Amino acid sequence: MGRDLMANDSAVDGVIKSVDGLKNGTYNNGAGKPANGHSSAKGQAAAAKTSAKGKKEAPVVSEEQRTETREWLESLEWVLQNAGSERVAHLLEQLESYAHRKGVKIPFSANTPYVNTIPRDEQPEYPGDLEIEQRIRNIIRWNAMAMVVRANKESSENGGHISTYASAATLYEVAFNHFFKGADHPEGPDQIYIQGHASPGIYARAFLEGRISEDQLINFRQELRDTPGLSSYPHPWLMPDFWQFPTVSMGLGPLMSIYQARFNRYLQDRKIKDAAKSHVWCFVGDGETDEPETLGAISLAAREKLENLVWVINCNLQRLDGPVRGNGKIIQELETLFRGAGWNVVKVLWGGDWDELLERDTDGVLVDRMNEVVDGQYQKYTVSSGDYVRKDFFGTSPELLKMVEHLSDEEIYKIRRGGHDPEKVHAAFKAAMDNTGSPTVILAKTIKGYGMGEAGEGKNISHQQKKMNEDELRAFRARFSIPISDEEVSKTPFYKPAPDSPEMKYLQKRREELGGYLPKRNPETPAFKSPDESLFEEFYGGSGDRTPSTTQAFVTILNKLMRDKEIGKLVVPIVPDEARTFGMEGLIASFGIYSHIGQLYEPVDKVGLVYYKEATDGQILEEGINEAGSMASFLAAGTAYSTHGVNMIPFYIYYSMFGPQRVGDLFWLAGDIRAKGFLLGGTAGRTTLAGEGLQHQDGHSHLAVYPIPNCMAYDPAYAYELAVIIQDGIKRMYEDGESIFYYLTVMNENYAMPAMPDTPGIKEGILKGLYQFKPAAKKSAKLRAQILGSGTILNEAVKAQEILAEKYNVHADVFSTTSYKNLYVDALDCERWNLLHPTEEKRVPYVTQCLQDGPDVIVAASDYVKALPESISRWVPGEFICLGTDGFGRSAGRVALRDFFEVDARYITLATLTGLAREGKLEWGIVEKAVIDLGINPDKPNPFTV
Ligand SMILES: Cc1ncc(C[n+]2csc(CCOP(=O)(O)OP(=O)(O)O)c2C)c(N)n1
Ligand SMILES: [Mg+2]
Repeated sequence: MGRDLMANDSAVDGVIKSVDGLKNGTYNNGAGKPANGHSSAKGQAAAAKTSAKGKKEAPVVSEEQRTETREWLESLEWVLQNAGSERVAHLLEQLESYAHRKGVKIPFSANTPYVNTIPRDEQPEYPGDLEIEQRIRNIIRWNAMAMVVRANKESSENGGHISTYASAATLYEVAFNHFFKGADHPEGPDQIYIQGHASPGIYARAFLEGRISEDQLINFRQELRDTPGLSSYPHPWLMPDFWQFPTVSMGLGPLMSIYQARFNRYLQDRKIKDAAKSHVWCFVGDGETDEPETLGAISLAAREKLENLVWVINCNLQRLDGPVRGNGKIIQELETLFRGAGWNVVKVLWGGDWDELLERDTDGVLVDRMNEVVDGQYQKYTVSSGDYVRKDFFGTSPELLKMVEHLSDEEIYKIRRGGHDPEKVHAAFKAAMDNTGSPTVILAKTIKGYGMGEAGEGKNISHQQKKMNEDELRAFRARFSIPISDEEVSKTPFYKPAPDSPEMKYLQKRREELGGYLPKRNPETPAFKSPDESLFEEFYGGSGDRTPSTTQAFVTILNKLMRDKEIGKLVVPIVPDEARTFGMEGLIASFGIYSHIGQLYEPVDKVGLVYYKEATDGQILEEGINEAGSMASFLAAGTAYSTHGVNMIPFYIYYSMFGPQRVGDLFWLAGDIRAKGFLLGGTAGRTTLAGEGLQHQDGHSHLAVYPIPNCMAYDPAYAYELAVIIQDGIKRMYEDGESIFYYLTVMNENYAMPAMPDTPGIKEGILKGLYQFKPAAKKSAKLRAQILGSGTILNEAVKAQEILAEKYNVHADVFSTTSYKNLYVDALDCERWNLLHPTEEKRVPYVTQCLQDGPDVIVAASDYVKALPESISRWVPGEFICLGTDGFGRSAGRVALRDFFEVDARYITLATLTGLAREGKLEWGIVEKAVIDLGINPDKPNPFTV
């Protein structure tokens, strides 16, 4: 109480003074004494007035009004003194509400003044040895810089970044020494999302810890040497024991961190893993906040009250090209957004050197000045001398100049920003740990390229500066007191104190006490036993009279998996507001949608059996219309085997058009992060999804996942194919521990699901991507062909087989191509081997093996672009004609669409006859007549161009 009172006391004092200021015709913004977290409401409103109107538009105030203001303030002061700040807050709320009701327009601002949220007198004592930590930090700074400079001395091709870590070193080091919990911590490990461009600093620390060798540092960004190097950025694919989370595609780290924190809660609430004490830390660039992905989910974090989530936004005011908000203030802008969303916002703007100045700022002139200077100008101060800062910043008023008259220019130049002051940073981190009921964001003001001096401190070129000349190296060495001799300095040697030095002992002890080194990734998949074959057998028998879609088949498989005694609880169904589209209402009622707070209302459909159920132990993640967020949930669940040691099995089903085409970078990241699980593109296919038209009809997602090496992509036609693929997928990912994930398309077209043919090796064929589904009735016929169909278009292939036999005496074998990608990857692999082993027996691609003994006219059709079958054309032995759905979709029925895109049975028939004619086995006249007989308009426009 005492402290609050004092703080408020001064604040009101400031306001009274600013009222006094009105006499001079100036409108003081009355931000009050700055070091006061509690006076924010007053400060905000007043500050907004200043920024919204500017000083020149000061209202004219009469003597009477001034007296009135003073009386109000004195009354408030009386209440404050006699009843305390809570009472004041209540009265102000009441006044505001009353004014609203009476139609008074009150300007809104979510901003507090441009000062630290935590005042000096609330700053906790620093728990460590500041001096030794500074020495450690300096060494890490040096080594981080040295690894980039050395890599670029060798070749400027190598690249790398110095300035990001230089600005963030204190933020990371305070956390490494006092907050980040490692794997052996009794409260469980934290998950740390590190800014990708700060990786040199993280490697430099790991070097001191003894986890990374000098050779590795030398080979930073040279991963292909005999002695392996270090990956440019955090990539679990490349350093599976080290990096946990890829972050360098900016925006994805922040997004993932929110869903990671929520997933930790999910595991906790479902009693799968005690993850309540783990914190998720995400380090974000201020420029990175321009990415929609960065800020897009912040309201979810607040809504879910993720107090286990901490963001540290490194506000060095710069991005790659220049200032983030030259003409404004990124920190104030972010404060508004985060406070508006419901986060706990902690601003760390000014280092301890400012405290004394701020305390002398009884009439708020300094805070006014801090409020009014824009970021571009703050950046200018970074690169300017103390003399310039004195004139430009403090020179706007005699009071300000007086405030710093006892400081030399050098001292003024050295006044630190908050993000470089470990005590301020520690106070903010501790406040985040102590905060309950909301996530915390720390807005830390720093200098980009801190310590780089002339080479790039605060310059617009800082981000890309990778070189330092000898003078600059000397200056860096001197600034951070690195014990390297004059002779050595130009060689930029790495510096590592002896293992028994106080620095090394301190560093090791801190990590030991906090549960071990970080970042550290566990590459192991916990032991797992795949579900029994019997779970999938029902799907091998065919659907009889029923005509389910593959989507329905999938939902049935999912249901069975979820009910399995062993693995049921590990299954994580994820939907972005499409559960009804896919017929998953039953699952919602049975398993519930996960909600940390359960269900606080009576669902409107509760009268029936199938209702919208939310529950604390709900199993389904219903993400709303949010494919990027759903992917982030998929990633959190799909990496739980490593992050939490539990084999969670995510099945994320969504509209297939909104998969890799929309959130492709997260698909790519799923590969890098070694996520496991199943992505299901529902309502798939360009002609299968009738009615929905151009923006919904997906004919290209399969092509979009081609480049992801560990993404297994399948376009199954029948329930048994789906069952075989899912069964094998679970085994490969969780029992065999392969770092792969699955993309499967499922459709909403209803047709009878045939029984799995009893051809030997059929399961292997399904998995490899191609098998003979329906051989020709007359194998000995003169006119023969092979037809490849995928997804629902396999049914058209079967129809074409019948037309060809009945009308043209052509007997075709029909194959199901479940995965063009698999065929392509296998063929490339064979070809590569053959290239490298010219004299050895040639390897024959699987697709060639399947087709080479059959007829040499081969037609392929799918609901996807022609590029898929074309991708294997080189290895198809014979005359190969590909049909596909290239072009923009249309709203129409399936029959019309398949005519439009030329993929129905008639076109497959025509293509087969054409192949035979090309081979000289059929007269061209017959083909010409077939065009007419089949009812095909030869002059219809090309669907690709209309
Ligand atoms: C999605 C994406 N777009 C662009 C980039 C290229 N890029 C890398 S760092 C950077 C600037 C980073 O600025 P900021 O977020 O402020 O981080 P700082 O280095 O200043 O801490 C840019 C544009 C990227 N990595 N990812
Ligand atoms: Mg920045």
